[in-house]
Amino acid sequence: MFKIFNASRGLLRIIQVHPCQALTSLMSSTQRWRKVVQHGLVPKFSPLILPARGLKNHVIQFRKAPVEYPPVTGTEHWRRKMRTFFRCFDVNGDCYITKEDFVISAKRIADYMNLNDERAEHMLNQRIAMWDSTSKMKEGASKISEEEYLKSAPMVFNQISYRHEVFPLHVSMHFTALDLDSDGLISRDEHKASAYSFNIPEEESKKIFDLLDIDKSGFITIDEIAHGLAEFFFTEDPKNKYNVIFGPLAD
Ligand SMILES: [Ca+2]
Ligand SMILES: [Ca+2]
Repeated sequence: MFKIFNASRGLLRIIQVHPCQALTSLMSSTQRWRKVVQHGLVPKFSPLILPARGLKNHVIQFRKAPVEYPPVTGTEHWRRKMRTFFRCFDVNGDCYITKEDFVISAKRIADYMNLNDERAEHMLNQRIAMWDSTSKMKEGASKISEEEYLKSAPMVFNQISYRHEVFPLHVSMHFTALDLDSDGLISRDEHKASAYSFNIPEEESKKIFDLLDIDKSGFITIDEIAHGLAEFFFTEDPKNKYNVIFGPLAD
């Protein structure tokens, strides 16, 4: 018999649990955890990655829930999108995504926006947290090659748990990284600065912004960006208009 101590209502209670029951419970939670870890699905947020002001308790309203999209099959067109995405984040162009890429992108954004030291450090911490999350794709990795990324991407994006639980967190992280003043909206300047930091040609930023700003309010909301990202990652139609939200498609 296992004894599980459970503190509740100020009382320490001892619950008698049959060993099999305890083991089953332990195994199922471990398996769930392992499943998540295997596919690199553990987003890591630093204390600085807080929801932007005005977004607290905001539940992302997807126009189409990620789980409603059919599984991606990994067509050549889809692989082009993933290569495009990968190359945005390979800021120094050495064909690997490393922590350095995120550090460089933070510095580029700080320079572009002329951020003070405090904001620059905040940006750096955010980008490092993005690297921590990205590097989970390959546990313990110090770098991820394009080939490795493309190989694991379909598996990751087709995981129900990824679509249901992790993708919204990635949307939130992506949004927070772009919303530089944390007012809960992405302005044109913020988008331009982020595009610059990820090597997306500046002239493309306007087109991408107009595409993502669905209601033409002049700002991108988290729901709007969530839709754009879901369309980008979970569709394989070469004519989908959201194909270019990370710039012109790579070869
Ligand atoms: Ca790189
Ligand atoms: Ca903003």
